[in-house]
Amino acid sequence: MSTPTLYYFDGRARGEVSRLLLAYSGKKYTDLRNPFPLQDEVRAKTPFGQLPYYVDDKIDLAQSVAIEYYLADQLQLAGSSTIETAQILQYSLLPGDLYAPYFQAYLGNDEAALKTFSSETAPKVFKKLEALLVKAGGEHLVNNKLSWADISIFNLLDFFHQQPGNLVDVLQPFHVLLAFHKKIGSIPQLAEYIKVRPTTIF
Ligand SMILES: N[C@@H](CCC(=O)N[C@@H](CS)C(=O)NCC(=O)O)C(=O)O
Repeated sequence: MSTPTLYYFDGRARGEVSRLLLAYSGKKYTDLRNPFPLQDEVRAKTPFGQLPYYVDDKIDLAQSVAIEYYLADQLQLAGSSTIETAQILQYSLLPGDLYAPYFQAYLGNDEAALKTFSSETAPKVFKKLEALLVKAGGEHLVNNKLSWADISIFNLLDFFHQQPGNLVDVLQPFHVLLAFHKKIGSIPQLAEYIKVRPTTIF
């Protein structure tokens, strides 16, 4: 059996939830951090010419959320019914709604847009998210058990902790989300991975 490989760039972005799931699994895998721009020979291997790209003995797969689903399902973290899986997906897809406006503003060096993001866009989402987490019991987002949803939202909250420009301040009013971030981040396999992961811009 060959070692699974996750191809991505040397950043967290669209690869990090998969890395966290792989860390949680405790299985050995190759965390292949490609240089940017993507080399033609790697691009040619992937289904759509982009990363992340995941390969093991059974599958080769593109699209970050599909890879996350595949990994989470093997860990029984992707739900045990259609309803649970759909509820988990609701949270796994949410971070993209914040990353898109953030990166547009950040990469475009648009101070006004960054301000709107921090003072309006993100707090609006976090208010709703915190209310949903409280309604679910405060510990886990779906059905009182650890799931891919928790790991995905942990990574979103962690992103706010890692980004420059005091982005973490946006989270200060959300005590339940902050406690959730701390608790999920202290799951031993995740804490161990986070301690040694390379520091990257995003
Ligand atoms: N919807 C895809 C988007 C993949 C994507 O945009 N990948 C970017 C990096 S985040 C990429 O490979 N960029 C390099 C390129 O297109 O040459 C996913 O979620 O995996």
